[in-house]
Amino acid sequence: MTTLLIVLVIAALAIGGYFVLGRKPPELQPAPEDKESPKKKLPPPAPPVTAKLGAPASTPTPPKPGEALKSVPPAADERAAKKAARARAKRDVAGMKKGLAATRGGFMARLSALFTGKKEIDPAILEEIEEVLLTSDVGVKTTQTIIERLREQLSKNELSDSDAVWRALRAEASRILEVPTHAGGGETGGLRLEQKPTVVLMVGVNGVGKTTTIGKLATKLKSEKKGVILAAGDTFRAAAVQQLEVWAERTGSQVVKGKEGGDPGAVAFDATTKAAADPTCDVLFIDTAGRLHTKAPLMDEIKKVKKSIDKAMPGAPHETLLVLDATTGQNALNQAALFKEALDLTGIVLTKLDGTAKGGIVLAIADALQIPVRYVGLGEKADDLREFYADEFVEALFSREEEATSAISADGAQASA
Ligand SMILES: Nc1nc2c(ncn2[C@@H]2O[C@H](COP(=O)(O)OP(=O)(O)OP(=O)(O)O)[C@@H](O)[C@H]2O)c(=O)[nH]1
Ligand SMILES: [Mg+2]
Repeated sequence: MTTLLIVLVIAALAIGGYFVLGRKPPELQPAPEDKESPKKKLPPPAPPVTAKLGAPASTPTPPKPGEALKSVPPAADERAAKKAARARAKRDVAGMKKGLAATRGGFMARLSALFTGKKEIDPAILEEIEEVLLTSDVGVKTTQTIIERLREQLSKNELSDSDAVWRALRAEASRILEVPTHAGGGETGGLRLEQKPTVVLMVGVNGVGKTTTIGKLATKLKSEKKGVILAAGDTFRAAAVQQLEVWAERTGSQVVKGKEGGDPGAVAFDATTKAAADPTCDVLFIDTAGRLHTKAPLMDEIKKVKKSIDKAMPGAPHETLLVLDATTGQNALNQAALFKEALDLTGIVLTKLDGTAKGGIVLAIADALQIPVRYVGLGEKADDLREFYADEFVEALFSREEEATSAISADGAQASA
């Protein structure tokens, strides 16, 4: 019995010793779920978005129940899309800048030189700006509007330094060039292809670039696999028909032509009827002979051409584009006024901007006529026609080299963010 008691005491001591010495206290034991803890799998918390933009980092307050999270980092694909859009925009501006090299080196360089080395703004600078605008084809009325608006801002002490004046000029250019494409608004650039087929009538004085512009547009549309028909509405010169045929051959488009010296209205009617009956046709371009805006019989003739098109397809033409040569300056403005009176113009194609150091005519046209510029021609090659977007154009015109560099680095920082 005594032996049994001794054995039991030893056993009790041994078990107690195990618990006291062999086992760690509960607070030192790893929690069984710790190894698989979801907390450990999460990466360290991302810094607040504002920190990347230079704002002081702060501890985000947790949202109250029912309150949406304030800053959700954009998804990777959204960031990639934004980066691609930025790259596209930059490429376009670079191309536009190249095409506008003459105007940037002339009109804009003269304007920029007025501010060089000036910190304080003297009201006399307005006269100097006025002179540059007037001699760069901006036109009297538009120049006056711009100068008046600058004077007003100056009197309110809103233009404290040369950078502020430059920004104000740039804002004025944007305001003037934002002419909506159609009632109810819409972007300015490109053709509106809302109808199938869309009928486009091209008008303008001699040699402005009507036929070449049709060729350039056909090239672009064909590359987008669109069906294109070209109508040779200039029946007066055999060479004009041949020129259109060359573009048709190059682009793989069909041509509709009439008899030499025949009625251009009849050609327009036939071409529209053919296009309307052809399910493969997306766009019909109707070329016309160059005509002097001051010759009433010629302007009557183009009105008849338009009526013939409408007879063949009610509502057509859907686009009536006036082609103007930028190198003719204020004369282009006079042409536009008379063509606008005769026809319901839907847009302007301003060609040969590569060939002028002035370039202010684009502001005069948009301001005085309230007709949107839809394309600009920056050279003779097929891809030298560019859709016109006011913001891109203004950026290409006004960006100074140092600004362009800083914009790129700022973008680059954002893009990698
Ligand atoms: N530099 C430059 N030349 C251009 C541009 N657009 C057209 N041209 C040139 O301008 C000239 C006249 O172009 P056309 O297309 O024949 O002009 P058009 O209005 O059809 O002429 P008509 O049919 O005679 O009234 C050609 O030599 C074209 O290459 C442009 O944007 N820049
Ligand atoms: Mg022609």
